[in-house]
Amino acid sequence: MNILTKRSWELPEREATPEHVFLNRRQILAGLAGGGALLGSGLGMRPAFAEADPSAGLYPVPRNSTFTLDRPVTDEDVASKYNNFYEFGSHKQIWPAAQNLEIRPWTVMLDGLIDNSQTIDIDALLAKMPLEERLYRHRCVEAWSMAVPWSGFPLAELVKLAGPQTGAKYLRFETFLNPEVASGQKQSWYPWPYVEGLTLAEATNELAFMATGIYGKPLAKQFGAPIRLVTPWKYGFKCIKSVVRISFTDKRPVSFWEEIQPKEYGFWANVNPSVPHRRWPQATEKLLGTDQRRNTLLYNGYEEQVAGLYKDMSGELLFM
Ligand SMILES: Nc1nc2c(c(=O)[nH]1)N[C@H]1C(S)=C(S)[C@@H](COP(=O)(O)O)O[C@H]1N2
Ligand SMILES: [Mo]
Repeated sequence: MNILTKRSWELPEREATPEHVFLNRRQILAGLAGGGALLGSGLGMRPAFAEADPSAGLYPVPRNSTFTLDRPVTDEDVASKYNNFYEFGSHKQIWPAAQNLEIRPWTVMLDGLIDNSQTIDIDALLAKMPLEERLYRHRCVEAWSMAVPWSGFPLAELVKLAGPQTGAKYLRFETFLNPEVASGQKQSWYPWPYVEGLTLAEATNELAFMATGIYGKPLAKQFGAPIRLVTPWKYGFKCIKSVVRISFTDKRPVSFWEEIQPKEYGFWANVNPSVPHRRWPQATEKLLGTDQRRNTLLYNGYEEQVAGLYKDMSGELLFM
């Protein structure tokens, strides 16, 4: 079963290339001309003094045993120190810089084609929602993966609260915008704020989840506190962090990465081992914190739950 060879898990340089290197010349020049400088991304770091999170008493929450793993849970310390969160730097060790993010007060605006437009305080939202824990796989397009216990609530519950109108077909998610706190947002060649999107059908699929905690505690800031999206059948970049706004619309949102490089990052971004990305073969993945690689699974192993969403969509680029 395990046919690993030493060579197979050594990351070729090609696979180790982070998400951002394809920024085109025009974007970089535009950014520099706009006054942005190639600032060291270590700026703004300060020691991680964790202030008390007012939601700490809510955790741990009961585990929903419907969702099981085929691999061990990734070590918390490993997952907490290897993150993609470009707002705090275009490298993996952003966890110290991310401690700058102030997560209270925090509100989430629900607007667009809904009956119940509102701006809701995060703690009021947490009090309303049925919190549960789910073990999910996470697959980054850079060909690494992890398996973690998220706490949070089904996105479908938030959709219910919003009350979508007939015309609403998509959800458009937005991350906070504050370059003073998140020095990555001073890099003006990126189209801040980070944006992602789902169809309403995807958002109401049982797997779509809003995470507010991880490892039995409130989300640490580097994971996208206080609330982030989790869509485990899609590549990790869909899982937008530190969400401040969710707009219901009739137009397909253009996501952050799609805007930067539409040839490499599409709207659907469903995991498929047999559709290579331009820069990363997708057949296998490195398990974070181990020396192992595993075969990547169609829809990251969630085919049973989500394949139905995509039947009759033959014209769409479902896997990029
Ligand atoms: N706002 C925001 N959300 C983001 C990102 C980001 O840079 N900014 N990176 C994405 C990518 S590429 C991945 S793989 C996951 C990483 O989540 P993790 O750091 O919790 O493992 O977050 C996603 N959400
Ligand atoms: Mo990613």
